[in-house]
Amino acid sequence: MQNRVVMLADFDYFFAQCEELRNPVLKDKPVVVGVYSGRTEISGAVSTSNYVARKHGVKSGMPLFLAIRKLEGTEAVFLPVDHEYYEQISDRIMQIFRSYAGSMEQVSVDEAYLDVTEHVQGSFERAQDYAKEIKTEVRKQVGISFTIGVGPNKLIAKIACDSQKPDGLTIITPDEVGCFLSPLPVDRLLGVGKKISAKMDSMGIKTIDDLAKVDIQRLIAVFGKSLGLYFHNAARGIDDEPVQETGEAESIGRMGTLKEDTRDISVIMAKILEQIEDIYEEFTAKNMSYRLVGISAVMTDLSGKSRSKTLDKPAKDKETIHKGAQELFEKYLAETELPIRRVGVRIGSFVKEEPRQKQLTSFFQTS
Ligand code: DCP
Ligand code: CA
Ligand code: CA
Repeated sequence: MQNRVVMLADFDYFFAQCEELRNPVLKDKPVVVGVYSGRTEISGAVSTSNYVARKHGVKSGMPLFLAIRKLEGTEAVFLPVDHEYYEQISDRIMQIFRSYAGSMEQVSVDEAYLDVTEHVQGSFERAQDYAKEIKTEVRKQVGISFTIGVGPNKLIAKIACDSQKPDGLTIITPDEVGCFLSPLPVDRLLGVGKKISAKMDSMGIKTIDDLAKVDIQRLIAVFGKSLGLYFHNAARGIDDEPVQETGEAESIGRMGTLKEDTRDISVIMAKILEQIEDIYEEFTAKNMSYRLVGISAVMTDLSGKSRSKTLDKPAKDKETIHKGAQELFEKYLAETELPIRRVGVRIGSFVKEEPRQKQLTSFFQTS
């Protein structure tokens, strides 16, 4: 069987790079994108930062006040997260990826696996040029840089990608897998977090090579059957998981600014009802059902939040959108003290309606 050629693309310092894209003068300055909790002007955490800020020791997850302290005396720029904008950029790049891959699996807003086996006829040498071509095309069309890892499966592509950032391109051929993995610490494997790596450490397992040498029965005894087997295979670079086509992340939504900032649910829902009218019209043309209702809110300080709920069963009516959005807003308002400036509502996870007969048989099967 021909080996697979799998890529993982991960956008560089993504939220901060998006901010540089719409305001290029930021490029030479430290840029910190933060989630502001709203209690005080500086309470909150760093979402991400550009590499200029990272040089000063700024890291994702760090409290904002600490980032401010580290960047004292610089021309640092602090910005609130704008998920809507980052998702738009992400969607455009994912769209380009689709045209380059046999199958594409989007794993997050800034990461996707591409199975390019067919496009490069199984050749890792060709994969190198192909990856460069994708990078150039995205840079030209969208203006965003990213890092690519290439390997015979998702596991290796991911670790290859992590090994050289930003704007990296790391290719690990099937022959190189063993030497590549052996010296790496075990926590580079997906699924080895703090707790498991501490456990492994206590068993004398530090590197992936150490892990590969542990008897499979011992791994199963300690970690259970499925995790034990996974570690046994992963340490050898074996991973058969296919790149699972995720399809277009389709949803229908509207967003709008309120006449004035408010926390009044009836004012918010009046705006949402207008948006639902719009959405519903677009939705009925599809002749499908939706399984997800979501809301977005942008607060007075311009920080943004999205919430969604998956319905117990698919729905087609307007009322369910209304009820779901109201419930989500009520819950959300209870969590924050800030007034809301912009609101939005969306539906998604569309499914084709099941024919009546199918519904009946599934009813009999489950009862
Ligand atoms: N993110 C966040 N909080 C974190 C980590 C990440 O909000 N603790 C967000 C901001 C990032 C995005 O997710 O831009 C993608 O996360 P990555 O871990 O891929 O980090 P970056 O893309 O920012 O940087 P890198 O260049 O290291 O991939
Ligand atoms: Ca990422
Ligand atoms: Ca990234």
